[in-house]
Amino acid sequence: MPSMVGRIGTTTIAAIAVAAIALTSCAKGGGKQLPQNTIEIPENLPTVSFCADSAYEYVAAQTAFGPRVPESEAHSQCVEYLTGKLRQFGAVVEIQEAEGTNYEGKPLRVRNITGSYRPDRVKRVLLCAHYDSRPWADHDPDKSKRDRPISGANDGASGVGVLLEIARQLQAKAPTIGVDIVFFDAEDGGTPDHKETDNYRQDTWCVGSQLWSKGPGRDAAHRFGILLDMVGAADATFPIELFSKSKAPEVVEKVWGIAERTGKGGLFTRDNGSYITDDHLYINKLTNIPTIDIIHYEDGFCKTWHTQDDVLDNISRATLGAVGEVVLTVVYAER
Ligand code: AHN
Ligand code: ZN
Repeated sequence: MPSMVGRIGTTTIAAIAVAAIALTSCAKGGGKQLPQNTIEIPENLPTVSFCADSAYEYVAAQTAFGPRVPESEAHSQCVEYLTGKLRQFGAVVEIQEAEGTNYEGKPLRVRNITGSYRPDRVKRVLLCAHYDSRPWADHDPDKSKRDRPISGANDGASGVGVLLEIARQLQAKAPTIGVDIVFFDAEDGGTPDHKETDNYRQDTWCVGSQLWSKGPGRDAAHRFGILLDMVGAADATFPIELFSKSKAPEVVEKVWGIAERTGKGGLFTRDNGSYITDDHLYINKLTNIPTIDIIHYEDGFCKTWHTQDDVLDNISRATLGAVGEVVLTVVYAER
């Protein structure tokens, strides 16, 4: 194909070695060296026009429904809103309806929402965030506030807001590859910490993404996945989440490399974060899609995490904008 030759001819490829893999394998492997894993970031990165104000408006619209707790009226209204926005932005929309269980083992109606761009493309990437809100504020310092659900402006709505603005951008300028934006349900109903329960079960978190990962045809479709979680606080930092580092090191290298190249290295630090049970863990466990988590972490989650202070007032347009710019650049850089 002449156009392909032309493109390669005008683009210099900078190969970045994921040296850490080779080093750790050397240390234990009796001198046996694995082939170096390389990723490619184009020398000339595309410039993008992600609009932070729009992303903020999409966060505000979600929080205006009230807490989006599964099986609540606000949650259903939010499903209508998200499917409507994705259609408005030209995506092919699909809802996966499934039955999960809550932390008490009771049945739970789950709806995962997908908006697809260029559904014909074989080469695809997955972008995702959860849209449900935690039914309790179990980490609120004020015990009297713990039984009420949270607004979840940061925990949930922020990642969705960024992805809705990415959807709007993808309609304005089509990516070379296919893109699937997935809004997961029922991420945040994991066993509450403020109640007496017999047993803590890790798999009570991320119910929507577990069901999505077990759905049909998940394996061949995507090169990689990026999960956004709590990407809206003013003082956010995104160290490297450790399941991402072990399961998807090339994707970490690509995203943190592009963040540095676009002047976001202060936000996307190269520090080690923590191992976090989040939707990407189940995607990595149950599918072949190497998926990373961009999640605010600083010796623990952010200060408003699972408290009544996780509200729109604590959302920063600047942080939404920085994350959106990095992820959108990653998407347009894929060919
Ligand atoms: C756990 O607390 C086990 N995981 C945190 C994942 C999460 C909750 N992200 C947002 N809310
Ligand atoms: Zn949460």
